[in-house]
Amino acid sequence: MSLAFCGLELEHPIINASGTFDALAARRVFGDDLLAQFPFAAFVTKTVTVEPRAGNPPPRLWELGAGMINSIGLPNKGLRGFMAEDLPGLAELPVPLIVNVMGFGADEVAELVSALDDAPEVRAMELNVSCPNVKTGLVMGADPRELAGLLERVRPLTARPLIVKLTPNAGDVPAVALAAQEHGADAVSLINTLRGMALDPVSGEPWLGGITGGVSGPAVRAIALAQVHAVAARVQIPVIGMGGVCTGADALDLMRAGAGLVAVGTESFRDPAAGTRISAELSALLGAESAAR
Ligand code: RRO
Repeated sequence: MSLAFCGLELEHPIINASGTFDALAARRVFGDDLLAQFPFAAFVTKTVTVEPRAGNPPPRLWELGAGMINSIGLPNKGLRGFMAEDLPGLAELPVPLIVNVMGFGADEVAELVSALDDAPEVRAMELNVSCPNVKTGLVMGADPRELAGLLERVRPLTARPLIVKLTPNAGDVPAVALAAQEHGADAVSLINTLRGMALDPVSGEPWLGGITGGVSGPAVRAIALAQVHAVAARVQIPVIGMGGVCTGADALDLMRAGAGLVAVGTESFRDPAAGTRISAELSALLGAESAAR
């Protein structure tokens, strides 16, 4: 199942969704076994911002019948902390490293992209554009012109692949994907989580510290399939599909809808080796498919 993706040689098409697998914590728990049996063909980091962030007040999670709602709020060490403390360990992973970044405006994204471009360990960057531009108030990934402006600013800053992680909370997701392609993105990835909410059953008040959060897991799989299908029909650049993938059959569905790579997210919380299982299941399904031809 090996393949090339934006110039990266990958052993199979299954990667992780940003923020759903902490490779450094997993290394502490599983030791070098993690390196010998790494579940993903590339590793995508949790989102890095310029400044350190504490994240949202708890509670941060709500479990649903078919998934969960998270309101984590981007806790991270900030760009300098990430580069000094996390990057060396992440560089030891046996797969290409993709760093996910978010800025509160184009200037911050430019600072992140320029700094990471100086680190040879970073093989690609994923721009998390689910965040408002503090200058315009618009969510950068919800508006094609806003995204065009962002890419005009940051595309010249690196020759590494730039992946735009699209938000599903937008009026016309394929139009945003097209703007990404037209302004130099090498790939798009989707879907990020869908805005949702839960109430404390006793008090009736919002459960999550951040009031609303992002819905993920099997509950969003059909929405992911529809959005990947619509985006893949509109763009020629590669698409990374994700949303509620639990099995090889789910991954195959997203590939049939047009995804070149598939990311596993919420399922890794239930089973940290889910990536390995899903890629084996996908391999068996693709093998059966080609034998039938
Ligand atoms: O940190 C979060 O709360 C978060 C982020 Br940055 C994101 O992109 N998607 C999500 O569901 N949660």
